[in-house]
Amino acid sequence: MGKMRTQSAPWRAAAVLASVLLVGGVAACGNSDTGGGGTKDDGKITMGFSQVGAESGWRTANTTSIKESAAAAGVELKFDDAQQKQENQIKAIRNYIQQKVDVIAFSPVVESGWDTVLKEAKDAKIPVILTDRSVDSADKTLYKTFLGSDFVKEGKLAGEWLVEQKKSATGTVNIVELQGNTGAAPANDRKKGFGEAIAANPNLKIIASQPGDFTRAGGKQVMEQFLKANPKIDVLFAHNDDMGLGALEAITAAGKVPGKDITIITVDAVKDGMQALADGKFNFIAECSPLLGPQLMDLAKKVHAGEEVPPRIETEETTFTTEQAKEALPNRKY
Ligand code: GYE
Repeated sequence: MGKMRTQSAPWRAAAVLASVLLVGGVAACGNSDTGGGGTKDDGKITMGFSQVGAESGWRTANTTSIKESAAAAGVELKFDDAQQKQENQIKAIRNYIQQKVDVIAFSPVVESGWDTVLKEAKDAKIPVILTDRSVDSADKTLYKTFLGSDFVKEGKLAGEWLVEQKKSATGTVNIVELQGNTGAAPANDRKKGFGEAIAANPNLKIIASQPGDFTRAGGKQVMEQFLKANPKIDVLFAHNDDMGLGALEAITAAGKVPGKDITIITVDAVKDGMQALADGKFNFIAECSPLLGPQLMDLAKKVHAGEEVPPRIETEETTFTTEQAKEALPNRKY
């Protein structure tokens, strides 16, 4: 950090000089918005942000964090909600390129298929920051950095807790899994981490695994199918709180007691999830923080100033049991 700050001094000086020249130039030739980075006379930087959607409590908290932090950091934010569709995100990014924003940031709904549009941004010399979710592009020069959680670790922590809980189980433990939207990094990675962790005990078996798209409605609907098809379900692993909350309705409607008849593990730790955990309806949550806004704005300013930033910045996270949720809930921000 300290090192990066010292290195930044000449860049700042250069930026100040450049903006002085720009102001002079604009004054001389009238009011022309020449773009080329889009920095205006007031020195404000413009960020084009393409959000996944509004599918979950996590996402809502993430959007609020980004909007509030942009305002606090003096970043002019152009925001687009892609409604969980990659084509909408690509369209939004192309618009931002045309508008010559200073920085593009986005949370890719799926991992694959971004190379072309990222190359377009690179050719237009607009730096891109990935936030929350990553892409699987082989060319790492297509973006400056990726800020977000380690989803494999979250799945692993969830699985390790289950292994410990079931260490003295003699028979098979039947697990059902509600995945996030198909192809999304957190769906792929949480599945992977959880699977690897539970491999430690061959009694732990995933008997069904389907996408519930990270939504309550999806979680409810898929859990209904799971319950119909499988008379004995011991554990539910849901890739986020919202799908777990939707599943609660299906479980109760099927005459089972969530948290007792079926052990429920989720990821995120948003308020409603934490409440369900405190109430004993959920049994364990691996936290995933949506409060990425302040770090994102900081990174945007740095990449805009031409400073070096680390290629990967990981969010700090913890896990919660029922007791820990009861303690943490009163101070929970989201
Ligand atoms: O866990 C889920 C949301 O990408 C980490 O997306 C995010 C996930 C989060 O819909 O609730």
